[in-house]
Amino acid sequence: MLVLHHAWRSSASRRVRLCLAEKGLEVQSRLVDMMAMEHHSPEYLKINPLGVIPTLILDDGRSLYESGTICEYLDDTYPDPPLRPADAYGRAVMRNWIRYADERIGNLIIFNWVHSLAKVAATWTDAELAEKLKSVPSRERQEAWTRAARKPYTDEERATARGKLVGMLDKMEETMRQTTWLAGNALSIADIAVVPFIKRIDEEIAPDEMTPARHPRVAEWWARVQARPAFAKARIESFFDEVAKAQS
Ligand SMILES: N[C@@H](CCC(=O)N[C@@H](CS)C(=O)NCC(=O)O)C(=O)O
Repeated sequence: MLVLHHAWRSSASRRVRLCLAEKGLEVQSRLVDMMAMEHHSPEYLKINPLGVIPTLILDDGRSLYESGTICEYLDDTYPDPPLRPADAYGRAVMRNWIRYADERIGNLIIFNWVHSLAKVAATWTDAELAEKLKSVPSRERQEAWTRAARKPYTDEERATARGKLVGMLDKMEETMRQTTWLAGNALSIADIAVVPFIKRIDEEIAPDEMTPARHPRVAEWWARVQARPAFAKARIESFFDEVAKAQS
C-alpha cells in the first residue's frame, strides 16, 4: 500500500491528498510533526533529502518527493481518471502552472508559519536555533526558519507577498476566459496545484479578492472545486482548526 508522510495543513501535502482522492486511491497516513521538526530528523531525511513534506512511499518501498512530481507519478501509474490533458501543449501548460505555484510557496509561508511554526521557533535559544538549522538542508528554508525565529515579516513584506498571491487570482481569471479549468476543459494537476493557495487566500490572506465582483471566474471555479467529493475526502479544512488541533 502507498504510504504518505504529510501534515493536514501543509499545502504541498494537500495537493497530493487531493490528487489521491480524485484517483480514488487509499494510502496509509503517516503524520509528520513539523513543530517537533520531525521532517529534519535523520530518518526522514533518508526518504526526503529536501527535509520537507510530503513524501510518498511506493508499494516497493521507494520514496518520492515534490508534490507536483508525485501527482504526475500518480497519474502515470493510475491513469483513470486522467488528471493531465491528453495533448502535449495542454500538459506543458499544466506544468507551467505547477511551476508558477511552486515559485509562490515562499509568499504563502509568510502567512502560514506565523500561526504555529514561528511561535515555536521564537522560543528557541540562539544555541538551539543554530543546532536546528544544521539539519535544514536548503539555504532558502534555513533563511525561512531564521526569519520565523528571530525576524518576523514586516507589514511591507506581508503586503508584497499578498500582492503576489492576488496576482495568482488575476492569472487564473485571465486563463479561464478561454478554458473552464486551468489547463483546458477538464480538471488537471494544474488546478490541484493551486487549490491550497486558494484555500488560504480565501480564508485569510485576501478573501475580498475572492468575490464574484473581483474575480468572477475564480469564484465560480472555487465553488466547483469545493463541491467535488475529492475535496472533502482530501480534508482541505480550515487552517486555523488544524493549528488549534495541533496545539491541543
Ligand atoms: N516543492 C515542495 C515544497 C514542499 C514544502 O515546502 N513543504 C512544506 C510544507 S507545505 C514543509 O515541509 N515545510 C517545512 C520546512 O520548510 O521546514 C513540494 O511541492 O513538495
